[in-house]
Order: sequence, then structure tokens, then C-alpha cells
Amino acid sequence: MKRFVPFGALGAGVIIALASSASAGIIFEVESNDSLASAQFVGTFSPPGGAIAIDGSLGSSGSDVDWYAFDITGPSSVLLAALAPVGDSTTIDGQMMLVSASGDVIEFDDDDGPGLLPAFFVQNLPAGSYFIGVSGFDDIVFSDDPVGTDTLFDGLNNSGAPHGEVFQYKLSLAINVVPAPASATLLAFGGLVVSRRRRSSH
Ligand SMILES: [Ca+2]
Ligand SMILES: [Ca+2]
Ligand SMILES: [Ca+2]
Repeated sequence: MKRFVPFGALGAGVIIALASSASAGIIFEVESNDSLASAQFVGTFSPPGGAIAIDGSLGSSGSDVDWYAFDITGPSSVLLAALAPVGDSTTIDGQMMLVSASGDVIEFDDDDGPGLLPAFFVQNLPAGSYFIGVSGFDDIVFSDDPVGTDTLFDGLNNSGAPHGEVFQYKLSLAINVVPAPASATLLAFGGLVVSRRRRSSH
């Protein structure tokens, strides 16, 4: 029995780390969330990361924009996809963007998800606070490159008319947070000490 104690102690540490940092589950949209200032906060992600689904809708005004905010405590890979009820993704047309705390548009997508819905994958995102924007085509028109111009969703097309999209969606957000190098080194060193002590006692 005694030889398993170090493994038990290490296992408990890992479980505590997971419980205190992982974010998971479903979050329901709360309006109003139409601007960065009123974005709905959906969680802080620490190593090892987590995954959530956001249940939301672009409302009947036809010019609804939904903003969500999240924090990451270390460099992260982020996977974002907008999903729709079965059968609807060929007729509904969403757009999505990832924006830094300073308003820099890091990524934008129109149609890379199922049907005409958006999806994208971002690697090496530095620790910090970020915004996810969801809107409808043609809030951003094909000729615009918001990653270059930092144009944010405003619910309107370039003629000043509502984008016109009204639909429900599930936004799937998965984040892999890389532990800080100092912590990883400390953890490895601690494990090494434990295993050497075990060997020397037998
Ligand atoms: Ca909404
Ligand atoms: Ca909204
Ligand atoms: Ca617009």
C-alpha cells in the first residue's frame, strides 16, 4: 500500500487543479449584449482549459449583434464554431469575429462552419481578455477585411440597413490553455523528487 501513496498525492493535486480551473457546460445568452461594453462574460479559462456551449439567438429586430467575453490565463488555442438546429444551416447566414481587449479584430469568418455558418481556429493566443462577436450576413460585406481594418459588427450592412438574419444558434467554444513554463518545470521537478525518494526507501 505504501508504494502507491506518492501516486495518490499526485492524483489529488491534478484533480484539484482541474476542478479549480476548468470551465464546462452550457451558458444561455442574456441580452442586451449588443456592444463590447455590454458583452456577456462567459468564463475564465486556466490550464488545462475547457469547453462551453453558448445558446443564443439573433433576435427579431434583424439587426441583433451578440457579444461575449472570456479570459485566458495563459497562451491558448481556441476553437470556435456556430452551430444551428438541424436543417437550418443552409438558409441562415451568420458571421463571427474574435476581438482583443484593445479592439483588434484577430479573426473573422463568414461561411467556414456548417452551411453558411462561421467557424475558426486560432493558435498562440496570448493570455488576456477577448470578445466573441456573432452577427448576420451582410454586417460585414465580402469586400471588407475586418482583420485588417478592425471594423466591428454593428448589426447593419454598408447601406445602413439591418443585416436581416434571425435565427437560434449554439456557439461551441473549446480552449486549450498551455501551462506557464515556470509551473510546468516546477511540477516536473516535484515529480522527480517524489520518485527518487521512493526508490531510495526500498
Ligand atoms: Ca441575441
Ligand atoms: Ca444582442
Ligand atoms: Ca456592419
